[in-house]
Amino acid sequence: MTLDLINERLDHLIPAKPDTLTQAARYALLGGGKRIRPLLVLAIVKHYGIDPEIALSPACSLEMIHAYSLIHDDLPCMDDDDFRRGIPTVHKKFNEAIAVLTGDYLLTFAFEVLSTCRNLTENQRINMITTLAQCAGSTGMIGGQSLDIEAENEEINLEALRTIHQKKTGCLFAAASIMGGIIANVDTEELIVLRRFGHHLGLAFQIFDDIKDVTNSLAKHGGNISSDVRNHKSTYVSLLGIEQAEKLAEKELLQASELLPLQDWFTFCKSVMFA
Ligand code: GRG
Repeated sequence: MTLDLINERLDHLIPAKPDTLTQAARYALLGGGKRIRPLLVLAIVKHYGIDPEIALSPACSLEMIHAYSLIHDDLPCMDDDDFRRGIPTVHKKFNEAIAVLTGDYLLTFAFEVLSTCRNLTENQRINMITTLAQCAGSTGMIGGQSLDIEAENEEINLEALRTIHQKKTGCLFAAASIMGGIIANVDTEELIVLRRFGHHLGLAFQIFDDIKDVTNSLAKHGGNISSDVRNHKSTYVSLLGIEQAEKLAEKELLQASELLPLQDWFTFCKSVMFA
């Protein structure tokens, strides 16, 4: 199964060693997660008739960026979360300094993995590195996170929320789609379509995540309060209500599917989002 291939490759890329940094990296990377971004890279490649095996390491590099973003996002100076995926966050299991360094390690190692993909051409490697850097950096995920922090305790409108989430969440989905396209050697026009596809999918994912956050908290009757609520952040649910938020997520999924008909992927996506 594709998920096993991703997990095996991650395990192979960061093999077990006794030092704390490796242990923390493996704790963050191999301790769960839906693997939705690397699975998207493989689905795109497969869509263009290419053997997904060739895309495994680039797909894993994206998961490393995702894992680093979660480690840093959980830190006391950001969302200050004690648990992720039901287990202590990296700074709780180890300590804050190790959590910062583990994130830094995964971020830098992701680019090493991309630059040493021997089964891809130099051009493909450079284009993937540029794409990932742009999507994860100040014009993408980091830029979105910065806007998100500035918006804490502020009343923001739907357009501002969309910008934040397109950058913070959508850009890594766009990176996954574009990297798949680069590996499949599609032309520039198709890469633009893939970028738009990734953004719609990423936004749908974010909205469903906002909805899940609320419905899970409600189900727990006053149990865990989400960090969004704790940090007074606007979400799609706080701005639109659950029903309208759901409609918007479905609309984003529809727009994505009009660009690229990956029906199995959408079904899978929705099933893991609500698992
Ligand atoms: C602090 C460097 C830095 C970046 C922060 C992506 C991000 C930017 C923060 C993560 C926190 C968050 C809630 C982001 C929204 C995107 C999202 C829903 C992340 C969770 O992704 P999943 O559901 O996680 O794919 P799993 O556990 O399945 O890997």
